[in-house]
Amino acid sequence: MIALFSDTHELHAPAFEFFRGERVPCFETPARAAFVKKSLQQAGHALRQPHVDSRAVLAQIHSARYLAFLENAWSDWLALAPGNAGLQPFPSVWPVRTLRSDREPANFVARLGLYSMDNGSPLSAGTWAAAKAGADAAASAAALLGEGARAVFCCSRPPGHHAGADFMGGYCFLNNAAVAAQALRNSGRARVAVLDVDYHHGNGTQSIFYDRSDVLFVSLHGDPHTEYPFYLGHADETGEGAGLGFNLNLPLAAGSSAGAWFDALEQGCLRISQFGAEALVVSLGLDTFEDDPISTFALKLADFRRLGQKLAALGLPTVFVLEGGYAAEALGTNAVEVLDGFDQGA
Ligand code: Q9C
Ligand code: ZN
Repeated sequence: MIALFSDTHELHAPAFEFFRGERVPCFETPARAAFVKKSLQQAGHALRQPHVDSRAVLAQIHSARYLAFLENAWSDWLALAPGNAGLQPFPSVWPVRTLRSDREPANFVARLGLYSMDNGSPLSAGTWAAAKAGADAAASAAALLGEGARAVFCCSRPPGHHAGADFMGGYCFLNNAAVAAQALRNSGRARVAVLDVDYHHGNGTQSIFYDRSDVLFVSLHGDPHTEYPFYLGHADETGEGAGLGFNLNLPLAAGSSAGAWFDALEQGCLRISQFGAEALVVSLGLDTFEDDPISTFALKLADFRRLGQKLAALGLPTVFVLEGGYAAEALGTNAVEVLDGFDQGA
């Protein structure tokens, strides 16, 4: 399978995040992509650079003011106070209910709150460049499907599925899966399905396509009653307006077995087949792994091969986009199992 990889991901390298109120080393690290790259090479997958500029598609997915904020965030942070180069910006105030989000404050940290859903997504100097390279990979993958590729894997970070039209969160800045889906729509595929198998609900992707019937969103994830992102991902979220019936959430209780997970996958795949998708985007989070440090599902190495085989059985041109997965060393072998399972089943 073709894998898209750019070294630019390394430029997003925050030093720490907040976890249970404490400063801890980041879970979402450059080492993650390095391990995946190494496993891809060992397994003989061809690595290529992204070759398509995603800017036009990004403008269809994200708001202009959010994109401008993100692109200028680091220089605005540096301009805020001397010494900021060695510090990481975090939001401290958010426009929750009754507060206004239509007016953009001048203060950088206030704008950071406006454009963030959590305090768990540190920015660093190269965040925009790294995130943009990931979006470019997503747009490039769609272009490669147009040239006849059966499947393409985007080995990119930071991840994207928590990022909405105008906000970042959950280590995500630009929604790569949404970029891939929109680029596939732009190239003439009438119906595109996004299947999100990350442990966490893909709230950003859901919200971006919630009122649309041309992009079906299906997600398997830890029940938001107890799991991040908490405020979206329930089974009763089925879409709105023209999009009613084109959103399927399959939340599973924390600690669910691999058997329960594959039962939900079967349901999700049935819905995708019934939808008549002409292409598939997989938000490939591997934090469903039994040893993931921040998640509670129990998938083992062999389950990832089975996942790849199940996805191949849908018989669709497929873009895989890397999302979460924080057992960094195992991430590489787990990802390659999915891709090899897919190639074997295809
Ligand atoms: N800093 C993805 O898997 N909560 N994101 C972790 C708080 C956020 C995970 C602890 C988890 C986000 C793409
Ligand atoms: Zn996740």
